[in-house]
Amino acid sequence: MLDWLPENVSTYGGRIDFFFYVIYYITAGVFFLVAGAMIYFLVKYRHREGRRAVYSHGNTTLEWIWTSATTVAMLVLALVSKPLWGEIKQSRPAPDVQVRVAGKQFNWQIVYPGPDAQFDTADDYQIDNDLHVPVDAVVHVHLSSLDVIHSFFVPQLRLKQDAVPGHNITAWFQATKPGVYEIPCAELCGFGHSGMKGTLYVDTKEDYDAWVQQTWPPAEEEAAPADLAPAENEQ
Ligand SMILES: [Cu+2]
Repeated sequence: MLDWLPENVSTYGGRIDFFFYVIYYITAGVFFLVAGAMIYFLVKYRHREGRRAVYSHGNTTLEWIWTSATTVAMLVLALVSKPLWGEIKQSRPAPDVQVRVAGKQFNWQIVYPGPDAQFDTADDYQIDNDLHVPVDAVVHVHLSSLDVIHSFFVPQLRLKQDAVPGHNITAWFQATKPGVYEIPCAELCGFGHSGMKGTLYVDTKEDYDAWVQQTWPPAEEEAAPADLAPAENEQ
């Protein structure tokens, strides 16, 4: 019944899907219960000659049951999912790769720290919409926005995080399978929103190293500080 979920290629995606299944089946069960009761009552209490409406104050026992069952279900879901939420949103494993991603109408501006692994140095490499990462690496994505609120979304990673002007928010993921995945913007951000889309390339270690060799500026003896750096080429 859940074949329409995109493939999961994230280390924590399986546990997110587990909670998705649990909530999905609870709501599906409640839906059929409520819809079934409605249809049953429609038939049972349909118009009959001579039958008059009866006033009912309700059923206190039933109200207690569905109120407390809902409360317990909410509390259990909140408590049981808390560790996973904390692992994804509050703490994060040490990074193997770091990248800055800024939303701007209507592209993802991506900055790699370059060979010196430091941001704001002359060897930073900037490009729109092309995000390359090695498979199995812990990637920290430092998210920001240059204009309005955007949302960085990679369905196959089960990762969605708003990019908010004035905030630097670090999201992380660890992709388990090489491939090419879309990065749609998931927050309505203006007239070009529907076309705002980047591409995530999860490369094998060899492919990633080859891409770095080809694309990044060569390593320098000593990286120049940012204020002495030549103007970056906008790509
Ligand atoms: Cu956007």
